[in-house]
Amino acid sequence: MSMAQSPEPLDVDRERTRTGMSKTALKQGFLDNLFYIQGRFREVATPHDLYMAAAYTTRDRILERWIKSAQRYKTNQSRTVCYLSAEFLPGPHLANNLVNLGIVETATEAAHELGLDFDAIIAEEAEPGLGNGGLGRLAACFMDSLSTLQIPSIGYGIRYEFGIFDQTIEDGWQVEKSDNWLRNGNPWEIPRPKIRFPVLYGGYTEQYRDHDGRSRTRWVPAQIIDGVAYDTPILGYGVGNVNLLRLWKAEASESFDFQAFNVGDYYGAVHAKIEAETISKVLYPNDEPEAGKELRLKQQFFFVSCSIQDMIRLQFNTVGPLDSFAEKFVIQLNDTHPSLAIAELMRLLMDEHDMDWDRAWDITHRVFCYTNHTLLPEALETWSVSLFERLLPRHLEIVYEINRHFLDEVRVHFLGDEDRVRRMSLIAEDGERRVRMANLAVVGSRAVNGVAALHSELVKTTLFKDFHDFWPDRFHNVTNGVTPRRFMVVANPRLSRLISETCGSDDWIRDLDRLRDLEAHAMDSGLHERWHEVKIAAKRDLAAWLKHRTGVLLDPEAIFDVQAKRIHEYKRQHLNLLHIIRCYQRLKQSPNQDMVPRAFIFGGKAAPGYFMAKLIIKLINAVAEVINNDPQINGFIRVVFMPDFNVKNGQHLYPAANLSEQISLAGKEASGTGNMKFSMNGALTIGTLDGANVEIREEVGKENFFLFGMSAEEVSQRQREGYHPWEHYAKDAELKSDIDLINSGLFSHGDTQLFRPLTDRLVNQDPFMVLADYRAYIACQDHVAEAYRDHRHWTRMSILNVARMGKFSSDRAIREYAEHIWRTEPHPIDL
Ligand code: CR1
Repeated sequence: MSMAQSPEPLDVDRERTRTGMSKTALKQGFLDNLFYIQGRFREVATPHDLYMAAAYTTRDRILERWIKSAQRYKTNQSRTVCYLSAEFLPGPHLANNLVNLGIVETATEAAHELGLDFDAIIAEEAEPGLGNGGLGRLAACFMDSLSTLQIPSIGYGIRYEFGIFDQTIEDGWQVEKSDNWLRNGNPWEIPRPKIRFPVLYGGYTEQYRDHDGRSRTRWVPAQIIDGVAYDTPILGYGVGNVNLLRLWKAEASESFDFQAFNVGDYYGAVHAKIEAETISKVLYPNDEPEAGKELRLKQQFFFVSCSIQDMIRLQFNTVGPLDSFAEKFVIQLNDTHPSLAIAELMRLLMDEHDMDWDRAWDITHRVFCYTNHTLLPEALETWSVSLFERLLPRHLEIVYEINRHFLDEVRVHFLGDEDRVRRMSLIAEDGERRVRMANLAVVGSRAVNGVAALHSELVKTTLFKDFHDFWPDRFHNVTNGVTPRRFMVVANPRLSRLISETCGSDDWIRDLDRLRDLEAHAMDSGLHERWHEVKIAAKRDLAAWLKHRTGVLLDPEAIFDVQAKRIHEYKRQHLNLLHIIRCYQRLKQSPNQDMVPRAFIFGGKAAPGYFMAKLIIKLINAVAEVINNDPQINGFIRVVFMPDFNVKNGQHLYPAANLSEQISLAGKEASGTGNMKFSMNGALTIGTLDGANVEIREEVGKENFFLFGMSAEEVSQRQREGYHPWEHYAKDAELKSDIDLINSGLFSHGDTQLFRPLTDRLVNQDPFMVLADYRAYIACQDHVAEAYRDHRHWTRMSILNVARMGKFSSDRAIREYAEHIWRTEPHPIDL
């Protein structure tokens, strides 16, 4: 980075260009921010100082639109979507905001003229890792689309001080490092110390009579903690609308501190402060299985309580009386994590705002909608009644009361069916009594949706069958989508440019169906050549990046075969591994065979307590070490594990993939969204009929998709009949030899026991039917290799995959929510 140039005098009208979009204004803004915010001049500025100055310069330009949006929304009294989510994974903001402001080129030139390395500045930003995987990233894509579609909205969540851990690989094992993402400051957030709400825990409830002699309930808490708002502006693409991501930080309540201080217990007061702050300290790093920890329940209530109190405040500030609360707001629950909001709104309406049960319930059940994201039983949240009662005694009473009203209705509808009543109850009574959060979410919401067509069907016919029998109209499908701004324009500028040139416009960025215009050119050899060049360039970039980080060198001519997602048995990274071992054995047996070179690339984190997932990571790295160092293989196949897969690092992966692995056991992956990101960037999919794969295949055409494996229906049939994985092991000689090779100790320096827990589980239980789908998977992979030999044909399929991805824009998903579920309208803010 050359910092040698001295600052040129900029003869501009400061006032006029304070937030101007011209190159001159950007340069001036940057130098001002470097000086007045970072307190630096260019000669001594660190790369981080430069990043901060660039971020503030960008933020200044967003704030103007933000203020305008807030004013307009207020005067319009516009209906507002509140998206409640325990996780948001926005990814680095700078590049995305420049794209949405439409000033990438100007900013690049401005940086160049100041002698700065723009890519290095962008790369300085820390990942805001406030989520685990698909669920958190979906929330971020939805925020981008809500703003782009000009729908007033607020994303509510937790400002975790430590987000998802950073993953490093040591001796092949995952090692977790704490993610101190706020260490160097966060230029995107604006603290709102005055937007602060008390959150109550513990204690007891008591009855009393109010002035009118009515019997009321009062909650006397044992602990009060404050939630303080931190706002991040979310700018739409090419529009003036800026919505709000409002995250809550826990702080000790001042009144409590004071009490301790007055009686002289200074240390006690400080201790209380530390304890209060633990609530927003760290994200639970479990993707699907629930941790079931007390602190987790406290976190959920914490952000939900702050958010509902904030909405009530906004209601009073804009429209007024609470009667129209469900007209002013719609609250979308992102999974069950925020479903306590239902009980909390009831409590606030009744205990704090004097409403009777019926009025409060009428508002509550009209305001909430709930999205289910998983059918996996281990991910369905329940809380023991005793813990619930200890932490939230008033809410338990309310849950009981909701349940009483609800079960009375069920009994009337299904006379004498007490078994059904037992299944539908908000309280599980078998064994330790537990509160079923999913049942609470369904009962308290007017709309419930799944996240892909297949998933939504399974929601209706399996998970919530009883509820669907009772309320058929309550259930919907909204297939997930992802934002093309982040995953195409930001991640893959080369492809984006090529698409715009080919289509003659960049309208596809806001209207992804326009990608269809590519189809007319799918046979055009000129486009083929450029398409191929773009892909090869991305592969070279990724290869260099991976070489730097892992030491493994990939051949850009090889098929880049990528599986990047959380490590989970149901996602079947080990099925992928069995294919790799098969390729290895084939090459060892006939070294001269004409195999298409492949680079197998994995990325993904394992929950720190998930032993089997961590063992899978170890096995990937162990197989990689042997194959990559086998001189006989000579680089024909290579295996690499990309450490610390997250939004930021993922941006290197999507553009470079040729093949996208979407190989979960059918019926287990609710939707998947990585599948969409890869396909949008021209990768072909090898996948099962699971989640959104089904719809991706429908859209791109079955001839452009590598399908294998059992359908969800076949899976449940096999399970009903009794599944015996050892029969596959005994019957299929190649499968047996692949598993035996793992057990031989070849990948573990002679240790024959290391991977036994994994291989034994496959042969004896195999809950995700890896062995049942093995043969079909290998055969399908052979088709992939053959198809790749025909470059023209492959490139054509790649172009068609991109051309037909329109449906999977999160803009389409948000339009469906707005139209069918939320009934919200755009409120355009002029530029
Ligand atoms: C699902 O596993 C889906 C995302 C977003 C995940 C994945 O298939 O794409 O949600 N579910 O809808 C989840 O995290 C807690 O459940």
